Amino acid sequence: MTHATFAVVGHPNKGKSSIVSTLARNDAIAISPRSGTTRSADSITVKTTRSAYELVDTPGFQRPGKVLSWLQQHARSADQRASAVAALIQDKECQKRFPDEIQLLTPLVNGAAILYVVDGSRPYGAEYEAEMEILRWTGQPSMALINPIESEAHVEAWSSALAQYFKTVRIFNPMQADFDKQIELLSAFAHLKPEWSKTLRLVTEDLIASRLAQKEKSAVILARLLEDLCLYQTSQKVLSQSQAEKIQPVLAKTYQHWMRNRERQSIQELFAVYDHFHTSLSIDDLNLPPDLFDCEQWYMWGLSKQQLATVGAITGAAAGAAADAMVAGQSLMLGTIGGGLLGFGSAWLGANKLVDAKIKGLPLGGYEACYGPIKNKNFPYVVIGRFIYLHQQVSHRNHAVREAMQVNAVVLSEQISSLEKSAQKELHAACNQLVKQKPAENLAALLTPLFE
Ligand SMILES: Nc1nc2c(ncn2[C@@H]2O[C@H](COP(=O)(O)OP(=O)(O)OP(=O)(O)O)[C@@H](O)[C@H]2O)c(=O)[nH]1
Ligand SMILES: [Mg+2]
Repeated sequence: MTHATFAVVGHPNKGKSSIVSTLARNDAIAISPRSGTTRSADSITVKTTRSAYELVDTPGFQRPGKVLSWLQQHARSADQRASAVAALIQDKECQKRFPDEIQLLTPLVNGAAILYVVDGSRPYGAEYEAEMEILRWTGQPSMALINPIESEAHVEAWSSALAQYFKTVRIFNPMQADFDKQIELLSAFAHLKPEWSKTLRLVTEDLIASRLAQKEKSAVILARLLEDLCLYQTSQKVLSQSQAEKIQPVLAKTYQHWMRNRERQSIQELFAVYDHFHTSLSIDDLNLPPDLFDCEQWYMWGLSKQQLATVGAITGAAAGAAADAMVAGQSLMLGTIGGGLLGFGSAWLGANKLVDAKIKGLPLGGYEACYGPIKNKNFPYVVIGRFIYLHQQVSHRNHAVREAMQVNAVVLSEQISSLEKSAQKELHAACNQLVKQKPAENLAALLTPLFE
């Protein structure tokens, strides 16, 4: 085997596929509570910028005792054991009797290293010894991984048993292991076979670099989203003023629809950056409770009233006015978008409003009804707050996790106050520019530190 290859083997239903899924960052691999989900040895290539390695997902042992007896009858001494395993996978009768063992042993006979997976929440039992013995007979480099599926109750007993068969024994939880733990495990793989250590070192270096790149890409996605949402407006030309007034609520709907879709699109892009492509992460399952236009949630997603006032002072606007605008904006928004739509021409339009809405007379006759852009000072922060929180969830979500993602509120203000004072000021200035529909320079770069 030219590639560094690792076959993930063990008892059925112990998280083998989960480990492959998390390490390969692949959410398409079949994982289920049903024993015997993986039916054949499936090789997955993990490609990085400069390197690659293979993980082979395999079915679990079904008849290890019988297989070991067969092997014992076909090898008289230790030097014949690896050949006995090779003979087993060639044997027509064995292929019929032990299809799962044939699948899982084939990559090992072809040179793959062994990752033996056990469940640390279940007691150790002598019945595993046949499996470990068979694996030892292959003569391949090996490591045992204890997956504490429900608890760590039996980790100690397992460690002491496994240490007799495997030089390296590690605890690895595919659902919870964070990026650093995954990198640590990969680094340990590098010690299994000296010929593979360079390949694997490159893999880990590349993964660390791409982790940084993912944050930068996310900041770019957010910067584009912010610009688009802050600048968006929609309009329609009509003949009379009364037509313009009638069409205003329709424009308001178009406006919200576009804004929500634009946010969803950016979330989809974010998922793709982190290699989450499959159903469990579809946006409809996302359960993103506070709607973008649910203003009651805005102080939670964006800044608090007090902070907005402070920001007003920082960016030069009158402090009191900023806070007032927010309060007015919030109640008005609820009256219009949250509840039934008020007709155009209502008194609130002249006051501090959330979204700009006007009717213009056109020079050559006729009228134009316009809806947007957003006027609320908290709006950019709300967009940032939501996106940063989603990012936190998506970037830490292991690919073996299949439950729908739950998203709750985040405290953006804390994140912002952890930035350097000058970075905070620049970010506030940029948000202030955006709500004035003016370009904010270096927006992605200003946002990047929020993704740490
Ligand atoms: N809570 C929790 N569940 C886990 C963990 N690892 C695996 N599981 C669950 O255990 C079940 C089996 O996981 P799989 O990865 O499909 O196991 P497998 O060893 O590939 O199973 P087979 O292909 O059937 O041999 C799934 O329902 C997983 O969600 C873990 O670390 N924590
Ligand atoms: Mg499986």
